[in-house]
Amino acid sequence: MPKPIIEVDRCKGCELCINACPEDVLAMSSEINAKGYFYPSVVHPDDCTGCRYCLLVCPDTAIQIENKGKVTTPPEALTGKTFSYCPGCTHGVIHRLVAETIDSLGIRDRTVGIAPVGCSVLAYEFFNCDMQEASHGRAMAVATGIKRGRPDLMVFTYQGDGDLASIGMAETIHAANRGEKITVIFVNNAIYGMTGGQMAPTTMPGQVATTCPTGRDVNLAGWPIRVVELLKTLRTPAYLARVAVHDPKNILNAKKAIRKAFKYQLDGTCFSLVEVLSTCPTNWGYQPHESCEWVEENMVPYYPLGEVKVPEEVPVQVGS
Ligand SMILES: Cc1ncc(C[n+]2csc(CCOP(=O)(O)OP(=O)(O)O)c2C)c(N)n1
Repeated sequence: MPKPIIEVDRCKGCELCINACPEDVLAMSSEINAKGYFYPSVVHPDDCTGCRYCLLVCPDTAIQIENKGKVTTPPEALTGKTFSYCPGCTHGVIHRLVAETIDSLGIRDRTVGIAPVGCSVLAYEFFNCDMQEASHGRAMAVATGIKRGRPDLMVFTYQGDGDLASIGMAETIHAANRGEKITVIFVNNAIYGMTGGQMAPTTMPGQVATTCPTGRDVNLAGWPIRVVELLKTLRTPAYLARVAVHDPKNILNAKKAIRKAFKYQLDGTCFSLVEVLSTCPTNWGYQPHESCEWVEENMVPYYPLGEVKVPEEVPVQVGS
């Protein structure tokens, strides 16, 4: 029988696994772990079907699945250090998807990630490949230099919406327009997370942020920018997609898109970008599961999911 194995001391008590389990296998324990968080325990092991939803949604890689004597393992492209993100923040899910992609393509020894300023500023601690810091908004310029100097390397950037669509917007448009052969993972959590929740170019109409305490007024701040649609107007970018990570089905789709974006770079196709709708429970002021619902109810209708542009010459098979 399959069953989840909880690595208790990695858990931050976000409860997303409990919400995701269709069989109520997990429940919150009344104990706290070494970090002071309540954590889930397996209360109905016989009901586990091995669907892995708990593993998929866990933002802290704190869950593995045991099945027929085998236990899943975290990706080798993650160092195993505990993420520094807030409880329930889906940066951790996106990290895992990127790391699984690197593992599955067998490119860890020639991959360079660029993490600029934002909550993921410490990503070099978490990705087990070469990592380079960039100043705020400049990840694609740094990626351009690395990729042009070493075209044999797989170069990806990992950028927030403040970074990519605000201070770095010019870098973004020009790197895409030049058709740099890099892969961009664009984490859109509709807010500046690291600096305490200021309005981003992607903040939703009416959404409260510290710099718009009565909600974003589109008459003053304009409408949120749809980055992949904007980039689609350029001739050069090869692959543009938007995905989300607020539930297991979307996480699986996100993994396919991220893999394709890396694969296109591997195949020599130019510029690929995946926008990932993500959560920021702390700055949004919601519980982690409420944040996931908020993505579905508020972000997805405005930021439609799917592939916005695919290379014409390359056969497109999601997940191949
Ligand atoms: C040149 C410069 N301007 C401003 C800042 C302050 N700053 C640090 S992170 C950040 C925004 C980060 O938001 P985002 O890119 O959306 O990433 P998140 O933290 O939400 O993951 C800002 C404005 C900075 N570090 N450098």
